[in-house]
Amino acid sequence: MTRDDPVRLYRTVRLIRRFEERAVALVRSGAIVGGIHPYLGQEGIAAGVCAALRDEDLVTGTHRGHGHVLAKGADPARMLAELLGRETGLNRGRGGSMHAADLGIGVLGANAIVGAAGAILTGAVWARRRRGDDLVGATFFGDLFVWRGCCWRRSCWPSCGGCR
Ligand SMILES: Cc1ncc(C[n+]2csc(CCOP(=O)(O)OP(=O)(O)O)c2C)c(N)n1
Repeated sequence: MTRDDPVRLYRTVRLIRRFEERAVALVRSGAIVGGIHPYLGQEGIAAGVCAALRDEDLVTGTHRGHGHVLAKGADPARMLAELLGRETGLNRGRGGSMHAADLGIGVLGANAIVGAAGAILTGAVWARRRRGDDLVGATFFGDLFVWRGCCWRRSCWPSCGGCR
């Protein structure tokens, strides 16, 4: 860790906090249609994990995915445009809060299905490593994930040699 790293981490945490506060306000005002699942209070997790990743490394997120996408380096303005359903959004406004992705920086997407993100990440990393790419992946999950079978299956797969 260098002297600049804590400042960079703090900036990421603050960016996510400000983004989420704005997003919640936009939902309350009706500008964002439907709902969102905010990442408030968990900002440090995404900031810390993504700080250890390289651009080519892969990330999958949960239904609280905004923080994961931003921490990996997505443009906040394009992310906000995505939540607003605009053509200028990360996914042309088609993905919205729950399916925001930025493939160019390894963000395979937020995911509405509890537990799906871990399984998707395992498959994606496995496929890329089989092609010879030197990368790692990180997924995020909430407490409920550990109650789903795919949590343990995707954990066993790499340890059985699947991702080597
Ligand atoms: C397979 C599946 N079951 C149920 C749901 C409905 N659901 C959406 S969020 C959620 C709670 C998730 O809890 P947790 O993973 O602990 O995250 P938290 O929302 O508490 O941060 C549930 C049950 C779902 N999306 N997918």
